[in-house]
Amino acid sequence: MTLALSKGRILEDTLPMLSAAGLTPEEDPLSSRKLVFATNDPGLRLLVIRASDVPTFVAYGAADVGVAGKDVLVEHGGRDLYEPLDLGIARCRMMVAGLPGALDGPASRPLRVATKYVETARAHFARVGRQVEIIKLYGSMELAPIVGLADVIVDLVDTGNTLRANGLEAFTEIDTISSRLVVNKASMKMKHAAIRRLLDTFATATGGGH
Ligand code: PRT
Ligand code: MG
Repeated sequence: MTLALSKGRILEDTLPMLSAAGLTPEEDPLSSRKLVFATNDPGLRLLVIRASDVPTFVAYGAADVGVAGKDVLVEHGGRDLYEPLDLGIARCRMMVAGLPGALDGPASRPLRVATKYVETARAHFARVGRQVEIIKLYGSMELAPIVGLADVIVDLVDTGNTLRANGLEAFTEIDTISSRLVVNKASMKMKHAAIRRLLDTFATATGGGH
């Protein structure tokens, strides 16, 4: 059984859930540079990869199970994945933000939206019937309104400190985000018992206890 996690908050919140069930990696993935970790359970290993790559590894069966944010799953499209459990970790909100008043936008052209979350942004502005031009970025979205690259951004907000530090305000909440367990569809059939056990481990740690 291979479990895909990502460095950062998902790993930090997931490792305690595993260790509560007596599952520990051979060395600490938070400090090690290794990408694959054996655990004290010979039937379980961990992969540590980029957050946005987790759905891809699981969809192709390179990992049987993974933990990914709903933001990442929406962008991936969720094809070929089961999503049996909301772990309730790494919570935040997907928001539209910008300099004060920026959501009104210029009348002369569509609103310019800078984001890493192109599908999420496209779906949101289609839903509210607003014509937009989407500019794909890979990070530091907060900079875009400041330097005039875009009118607004679509990004994750947790404490709001990053927006505040850059003089931006949040306008609209698009979605609430948390991390989900995802399972490869073939693995769910072929390795049902082992996946069931891992699901129960997480459900217990989450307080779902099912
Ligand atoms: O590895 P890579 O950089 O590609 O991925 P990543 O940056 O998405 O990874 P990581 O570990 O930072 O985030 C993993 C997952 O955590 C995300 O997919 C979300 O589901 C979830 N998460 C929860 C967050 C946040 N909270 C969050 N605040 N991901 C990112 N942020 C960023 C946000 O983009 C913004 O830059 O933190 C900043 C805002 O935080 P506040 O507290 O200042 O509002
Ligand atoms: Mg990051």
